[in-house]
Amino acid sequence: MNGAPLPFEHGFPARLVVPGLYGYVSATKWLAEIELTTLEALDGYWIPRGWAKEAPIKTASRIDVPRPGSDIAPGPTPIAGVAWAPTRGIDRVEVSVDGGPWQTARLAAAIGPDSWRQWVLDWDATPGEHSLRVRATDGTGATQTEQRADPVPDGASGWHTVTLRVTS
Ligand SMILES: Nc1nc2c(c(=O)[nH]1)N[C@H]1C(S)=C(S)[C@@H](COP(=O)(O)O)O[C@H]1N2
Ligand SMILES: [Mo]
Repeated sequence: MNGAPLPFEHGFPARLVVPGLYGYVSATKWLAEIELTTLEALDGYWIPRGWAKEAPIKTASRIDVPRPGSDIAPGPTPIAGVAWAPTRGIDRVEVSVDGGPWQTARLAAAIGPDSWRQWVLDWDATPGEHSLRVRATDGTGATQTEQRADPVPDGASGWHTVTLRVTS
């Protein structure tokens, strides 16, 4: 992993990773045996437990700073985080402050379509309570859905929102 032997925590001695699918479907650690079969003929461990058989990773984005619920000082403040849409890549990330117009964030160079992509938007924080919202658009032009869903059965969705206070 990253040019070094795979650590035990991440699946030593052997691990299977299929880009674009959630971990429970595809990312077997401590691999012991492989049986050649078909998708139709075999249900994986989590399928009888209520999880979806096919679960491609949904386009998602996250605000890492400022931290939710934090008190920050007014003035220039980067709003930043990561976005991901494995196999499709990230084309655009937008932020809305207090429900205002979507502003396009700056994107870091894409390592590849399967990697997280960092983003940042320069914000001039004014005193008061604020709500920050983010959404991403993937390489096919599809924008992340606003509709909230739980992780079960096929992955969480919705727009990440952070509320914070700017002190005067
Ligand atoms: N054997 C085994 N492999 C597994 C799991 C597991 O429960 N057992 N969980 C999967 C899930 S859901 C994830 S997200 C990844 C986490 O791997 P990481 O710790 O290397 O990020 O392992 C996957 N591989
Ligand atoms: Mo997972």
